[in-house]
Amino acid sequence: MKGADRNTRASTKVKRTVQEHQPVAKQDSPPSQIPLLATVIVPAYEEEKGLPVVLAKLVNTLKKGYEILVIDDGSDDGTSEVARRFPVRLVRHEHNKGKGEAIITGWKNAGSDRIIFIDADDTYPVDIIPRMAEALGEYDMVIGSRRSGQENIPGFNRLGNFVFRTAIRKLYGFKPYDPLTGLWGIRKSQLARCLPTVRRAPDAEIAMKAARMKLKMTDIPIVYSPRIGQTKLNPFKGGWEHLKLIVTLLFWKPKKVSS
Ligand SMILES: Nc1nc2c(ncn2[C@@H]2O[C@H](COP(=O)(O)OP(=O)(O)OP(=O)(O)O)[C@@H](O)[C@H]2O)c(=O)[nH]1
Ligand SMILES: [Mg+2]
Repeated sequence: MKGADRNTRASTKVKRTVQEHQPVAKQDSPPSQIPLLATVIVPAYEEEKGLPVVLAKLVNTLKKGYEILVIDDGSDDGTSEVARRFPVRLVRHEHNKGKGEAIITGWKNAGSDRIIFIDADDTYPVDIIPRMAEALGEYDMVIGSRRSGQENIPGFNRLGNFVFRTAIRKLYGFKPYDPLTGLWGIRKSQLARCLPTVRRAPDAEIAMKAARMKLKMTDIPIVYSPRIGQTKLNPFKGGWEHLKLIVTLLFWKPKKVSS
């Protein structure tokens, strides 16, 4: 099945999500006259503190031509209320489904073939997003690698990141530095071939599958900042999920692209 056909079919099957359409970005002319440069997807679970900071930065940095999509993953706090205050599109899961499902919902709803994911806790810089969008003209995938700011990652997680990053780069031939980053971009048609299946390690799962698919990738170094708001990450469950994926995906084969 062709990627585009599959996307169209998938987008008609969006279940148990609530969509709220709002103006996409501050615009002087109707959206139809502005070519869409990229869709920026912000998966958010109980991020009422970090999300307004991230959205303010996104709206101020990405003036025209960007679609900003917030996926509220069944939060019980004010995450959706925060998103409604900004000129973004909001899609809500009725219940918490995990970041993997939030990525899939974002992929189904993205209007552009160039999509960029960024976490909602203000740990990642937004100013490189235009560079990432441009890079997706030439590359299938672009990785925002955490080269600095490692001190803002808790010690135990930093150790886990080192072990899993090294394993993924060595075993999968993943060329960019950071397969575990929460700031990365991919072509929508390629993401269709490597969608995540897990709750806790979807970014790494996609990175490993993308390496197996031999996608053309580029790497942009970024500085990682301290998290705003409470962490929900369980490092033991997360670590276990990464470990299982690193072993099992060695046997994963990408689907052939039909011509
Ligand atoms: N943890 C978690 N995050 C989710 C979920 N659904 C969406 N997300 C979002 O996915 C992004 C990554 O989650 P984080 O909790 O920041 O995970 P992390 O960056 O690995 O760890 P910390 O920042 O140290 O907590 C954030 O923007 C979350 O709001 C979910 O069910 N659980
Ligand atoms: Mg985070």
